[in-house]
Amino acid sequence: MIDLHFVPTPNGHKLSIMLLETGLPHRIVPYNLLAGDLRTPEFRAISPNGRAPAIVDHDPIGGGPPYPMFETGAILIYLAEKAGRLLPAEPRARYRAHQWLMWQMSGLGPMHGQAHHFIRYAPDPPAYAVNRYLTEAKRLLSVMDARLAEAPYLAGDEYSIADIACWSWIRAARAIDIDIADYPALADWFARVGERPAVRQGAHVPPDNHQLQSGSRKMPVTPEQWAKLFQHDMQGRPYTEPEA
Ligand SMILES: N[C@@H](CCC(=O)N[C@@H](CS)C(=O)NCC(=O)O)C(=O)O
Repeated sequence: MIDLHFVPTPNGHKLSIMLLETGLPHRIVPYNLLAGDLRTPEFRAISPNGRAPAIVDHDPIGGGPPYPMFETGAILIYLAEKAGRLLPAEPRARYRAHQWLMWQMSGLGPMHGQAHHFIRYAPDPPAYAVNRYLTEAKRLLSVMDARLAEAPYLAGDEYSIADIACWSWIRAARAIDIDIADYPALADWFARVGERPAVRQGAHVPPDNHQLQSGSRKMPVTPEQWAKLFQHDMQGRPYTEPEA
């Protein structure tokens, strides 16, 4: 049994989709980012970086006690190896899957994440920051579009964990006013992958449980929720939890 410590965000949905694709037995442990749920010592013991999602595998590869894991790229590789699925066997395709997975983890996710932050959360976003991250977000989509114009999936002919890692970030692009129709090969891939039963189901796990799932451009976050989420107030002053 695998516990998925879950938030309904693009990173969270990578793993809800992956677990459904592989059929590995799992249960969802939901967290509310806006309530500061990630700040507990129990969660830090699973995810030392304090970010979600994370997993605990109670029947880990290699046996032994329950195995906690953080970082979705590492978790996707682990789950693919455990299930023997979604990482191509052919070496060139396999290492292409690794390359596009690392590209998602170091480029697509962080850069789109910063674009979402400045466009949707920042109270008075500096034009410089918005332009920098939006320009980079769009450049990354052009790179992905060029790849998908030459192959049906990122690793080649086979759907893989690289596609799973990218799909939920592409789904979120509309919230920062990016129209993926501007990237035709990417838009075609997005629709094809989105039709997979595990993707349809996994992208809606669990039912809406807090406002971060809102599709609105500007996020309706209260000052208290803001402080709990970012650990500083809207003026950048450090936040400390009030005494109980
Ligand atoms: N590189 C990490 C990123 C995880 C991450 O940033 N998760 C966000 C939610 S999508 C989070 O935990 N945010 C809470 C916070 O920033 O405190 C991964 O892929 O696992």
